[in-house]
Amino acid sequence: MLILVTGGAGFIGSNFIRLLLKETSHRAVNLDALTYAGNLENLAEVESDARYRFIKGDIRDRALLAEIFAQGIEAVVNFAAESHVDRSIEDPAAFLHTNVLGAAALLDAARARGVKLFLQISTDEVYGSLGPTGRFTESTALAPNSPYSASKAAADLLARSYHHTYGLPVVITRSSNNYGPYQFPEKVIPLFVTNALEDKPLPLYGDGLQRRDWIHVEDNCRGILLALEEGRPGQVYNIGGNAERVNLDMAHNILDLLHQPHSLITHVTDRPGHDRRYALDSSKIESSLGFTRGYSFDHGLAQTVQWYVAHRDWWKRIKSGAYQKYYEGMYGKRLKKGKE
Ligand code: NAD
Ligand code: TDX
Repeated sequence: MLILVTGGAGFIGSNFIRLLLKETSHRAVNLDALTYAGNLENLAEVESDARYRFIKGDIRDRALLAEIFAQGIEAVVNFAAESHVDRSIEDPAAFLHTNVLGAAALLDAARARGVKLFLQISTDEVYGSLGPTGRFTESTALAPNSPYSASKAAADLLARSYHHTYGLPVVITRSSNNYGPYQFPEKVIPLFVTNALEDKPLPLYGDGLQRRDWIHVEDNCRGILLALEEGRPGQVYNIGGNAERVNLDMAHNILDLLHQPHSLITHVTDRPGHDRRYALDSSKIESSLGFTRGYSFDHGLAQTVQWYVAHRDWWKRIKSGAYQKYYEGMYGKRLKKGKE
């Protein structure tokens, strides 16, 4: 198939394109606006592949979408999004523009053209926050708590409605927290790893006892590929890691792997509206599509830490320039308060 992958220059999208080209015969057109999070270096090893093409552009640009779909697009995988919760708390509007209006433009273009499948990449955050027990299933009611997760829930429900109303063959995946190579160092694991490598404090929000369910990006990408090739239109599939970790323990794991002292952990002001716990029940994709994982959290984290050790140039380039201003804005006050 000729697949339109949007947001393919970001973390999960670039891992997905590499997997797609390596392990299938599909062709990929990558449409990405190259925001601060998009980085063509992530795709250096496939840029000369004849089955791959990059187009710089915005998923909200309906004229551009019509041109691209007319080239014979058969399926869409929509990764393009503003993806960082803290940024959504500072500036919700950007999230509504890309995550909701962008998804709407893509759905309209896919409908006008007629595609075999529209795969919307959603997230476990649409379910809200869990108490100490239980897991989210695909039928758990949506209760998003941040502007980011509300915008993702809006896109998820809009995609659902295009299936119900127009018969567009839509599949939705909701994955848990991803980690692995090429993740932008605003997200907690690469932020903590790269700060530890620079002997800088690890800013842990609040009491640090929140829990996340971690999935290695390669495992999520394999789940997405399964959903693309074998998922049933109209269905939602959770893709979790079965690896719940308390943030504080995860910070200890990273410091231990790098032989750095736990004293680098600095408790800072909590994220407003911070979700306490996420955990996904993935039994549907496991039993209906045969999904399995290749990584345990311990193995995946060790591999990821090694990747950041071996790719200093990649993250050093990102952490210079505009990132410094972001970091000062997001953490300057938090770190000062943490010390009081
Ligand atoms: P990312 O921020 O690393 O990448 C997003 C990409 O989208 C970037 O390349 C960016 O340039 C591009 N983009 C942004 N706005 C665009 C626009 N208007 N038009 C075209 N391209 C645009 O994000 P990620 O972590 O790779 O996440 C990818 C998707 O997976 C997102 O939809 C996110 O909500 C979802 N998701 C992420 C996680 C996670 O843990 N990272 C978990 C569950 C779901
Ligand atoms: O500096 C930090 N300190 C800290 O304690 C940061 C950046 C985060 N945290 C905590 C907040 C969360 O409990 O770590 C946990 C993970 O934070 P993020 O990496 O920001 O991820 P999260 O908010 O859980 O959202 C992620 O998973 C779901 C992705 O960013 C989303 O795109 C995805 O949908």
